[in-house]
Amino acid sequence: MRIDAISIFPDYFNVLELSLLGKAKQSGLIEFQAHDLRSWTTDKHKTVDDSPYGGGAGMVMKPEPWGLAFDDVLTPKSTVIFTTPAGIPFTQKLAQELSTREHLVFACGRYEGIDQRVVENARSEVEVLEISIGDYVLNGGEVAALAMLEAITRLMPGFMGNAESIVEESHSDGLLEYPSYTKPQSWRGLEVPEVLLSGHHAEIEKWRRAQSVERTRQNRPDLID
Ligand code: 6GU
Repeated sequence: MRIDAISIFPDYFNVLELSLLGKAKQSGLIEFQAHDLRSWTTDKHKTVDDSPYGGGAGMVMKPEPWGLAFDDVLTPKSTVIFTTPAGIPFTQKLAQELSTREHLVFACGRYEGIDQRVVENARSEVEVLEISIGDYVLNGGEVAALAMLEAITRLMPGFMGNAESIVEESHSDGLLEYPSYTKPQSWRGLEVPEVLLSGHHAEIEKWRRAQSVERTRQNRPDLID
């Protein structure tokens, strides 16, 4: 998979050199490049924003640099993801779907957003999604893009060592994951649940399922229906 990110703070993506993602990059499974939006400005001051038509607070990102950036970065096989708190919710299902794409382009907005014609124009050329990572507001889309990138790339075939841990984890079956324990059996007066020491696999599965349901009911009642 090829991934590009366009941002006025491309250094945010330097963290991708660390961790498993860095290894996927080195192995050639993922080819990643961050780009500075300002390199597509044409004025002396490298201006990327202006005041909003219709008035209101804050600044809007100008369309021209985005247009030129997309002219250079997009191909007919690209999927563009605009990071915005006004987007559709990012979910495990969407991560799964996006993990099959050939080319993802994260367009990271700042300020009060990007001129909406940039989205319209990109949509006339390629697949375009406006995506939010949750019901809160970040200063810019870079951290959101990093979160999505991590959720998407770890689902790619050959990325993780253990395929089972992907099937069993939270959200893959619509429920939150059950609690986990390891050695020692007794720690600060707290014991590992007896059933997990029993060796009765059917009982363990039953217990874990019940824990998943109870956790989901407590923490995410909205997921149960
Ligand atoms: Cl994708 N961007 C920004 N700026 N804020 C957000 C978000 C994205 N998702 C939730 N809040």
